[in-house]
Amino acid sequence: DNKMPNFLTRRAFLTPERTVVCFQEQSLTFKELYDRSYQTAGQLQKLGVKNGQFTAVLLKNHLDTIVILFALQLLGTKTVILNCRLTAAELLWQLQDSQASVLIVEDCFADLKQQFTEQLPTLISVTKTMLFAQEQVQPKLLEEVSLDEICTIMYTSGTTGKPKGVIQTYGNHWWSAVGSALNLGLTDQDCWLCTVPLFHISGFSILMRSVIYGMPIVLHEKFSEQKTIRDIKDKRVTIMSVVGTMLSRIVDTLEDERLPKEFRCMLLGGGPAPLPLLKTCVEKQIPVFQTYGMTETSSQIVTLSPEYSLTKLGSAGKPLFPSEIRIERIDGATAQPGEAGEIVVKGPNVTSGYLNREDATAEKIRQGWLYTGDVGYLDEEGFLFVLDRRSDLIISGGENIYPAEIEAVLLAHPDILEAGVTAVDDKDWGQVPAAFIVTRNGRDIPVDELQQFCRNRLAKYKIPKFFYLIDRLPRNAAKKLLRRTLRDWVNEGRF
Ligand code: S0N
Ligand code: AMP
Ligand code: MG
Ligand code: MG
Ligand code: MG
Repeated sequence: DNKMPNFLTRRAFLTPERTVVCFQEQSLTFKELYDRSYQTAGQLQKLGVKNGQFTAVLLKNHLDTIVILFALQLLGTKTVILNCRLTAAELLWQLQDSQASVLIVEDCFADLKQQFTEQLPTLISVTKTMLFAQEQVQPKLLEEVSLDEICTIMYTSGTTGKPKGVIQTYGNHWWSAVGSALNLGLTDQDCWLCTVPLFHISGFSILMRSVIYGMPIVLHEKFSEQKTIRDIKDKRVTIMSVVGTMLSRIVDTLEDERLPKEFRCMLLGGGPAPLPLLKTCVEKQIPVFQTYGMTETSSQIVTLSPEYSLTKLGSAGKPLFPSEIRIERIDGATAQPGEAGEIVVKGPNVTSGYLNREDATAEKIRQGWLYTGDVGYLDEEGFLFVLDRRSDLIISGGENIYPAEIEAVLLAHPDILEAGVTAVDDKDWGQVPAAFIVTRNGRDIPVDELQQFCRNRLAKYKIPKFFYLIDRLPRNAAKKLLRRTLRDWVNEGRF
């Protein structure tokens, strides 16, 4: 029946005394994490959280967050993990789409209630969750997990339409962790630094690896390059997950300093890896493992092993042991080595689909293969090189931005007739969004007005950094917006 013991329960039984997490001045063993999660599960059950239901969480990187995430696994609820950078309106949409019956919120987001005009699920604050009652509640635990059961839901946007909830099962997380260990190796000295958000799979997957491997992690509330360098030394960190923006800040801060020899892996994912950055890391002996992965693959699916970091610089590597990759041409045939096409992937870490979205699922997953929308090629030896991404996806500091979503917001402005959004290269964020706008009667809308208009409707990182007013947008014969042309205009320095 494809079942396994509850991951945390099993880990706390196997190695109760080992440290699971260090956060600020506190640390917990697996036994302590289990005990706290057990108590919290009791409290949450009392507050109305039930097995089988969807429970949403809006939580920062804190110790309590880890406890709550595992308490929810002990109860067997499906956890909808929300991105803390989103606006109230964006969050509300995901809450309604997932039909979450409860929302557990960080106290600093408690004013969310005032912002919501529509119906919200039951709100539970973290303080209330961690307030252990005098009479302890015995929670009804999920002793065994089915690997096909939903563990988490994380939202990603698409080319068109609203964000979709990616289903991540226990089996997806299990096989992702196993595939990662078989690729990166695992020693009893390993300690993984988590400064990426737990609300992204980049961060959440570190938690799952910790419990599956029995490996300690160091958790930071938010990324700081100084604190990162300090903890790599002081807390004997051996592995860390980063996006390009973080890595370049670390490299700049290090100057001529070297990281300790024990630090063995800088796992770089979440977007393209700039070649100059990779070269600098080679010079500074920073052991970068480039990786390709996404929410739909529960983190890495392709990773470059260290022995190839020089000869295959710029490649994202080979698929992890349990996974497969194929490049498909426009005509549906499998591409030849060196020939570019769509990257399609398959494996036990790959999602079974999108929550309540049969159409989107059928469109993206065909005959067991996930069509990523990314373009790349495999070389003669099977190493993946990710080429340009679709022109409809912008990645800023590891956060995804979909032009269609921003265009829709801009179009809602009474004086905006047409809008087109594209990526502009940026030295800090990799890319940032820029908007091209056609206004009614050529009205000159001030930039602050445009920014203010976006602020209430879009997460901060999605607000265009540049607004260009133009007479007409480039469109093909079928009137389809040519975002690629907008990008060319910017790259040619026309704006
Ligand atoms: C890059 C980060 C750390 C920047 O955040 P920082 O410096 O903490 O910002 P704040 O102090 O919060 O805010 C300062 C101002 O900057 C704006 N801002 C913040 N972030 C961004 C951004 N991304 N783009 C543009 N602007 C941003 C704020 O709004 C604020 O503005 P003002 O001053 O105007 O108020 C942070 O963004 C970050 O943590 N990024 C990483 C997110 C991430 O983890 N992405 C990966 C998602 N993908 C996946 O999870 C799949 C791939 C994967 O699993 C993976 C990825 C990486 C490594 C390993 C793996 C793996 O496979 O295991
Ligand atoms: P998300 O699911 O939000 O993490 O976004 C995943 C997307 O990031 C992928 O579909 C790619 O477009 C992009 N991406 C991830 N890894 C790489 C990489 N190594 N090179 C280029 N793009 C990448
Ligand atoms: Mg900062
Ligand atoms: Mg994303
Ligand atoms: Mg309008």
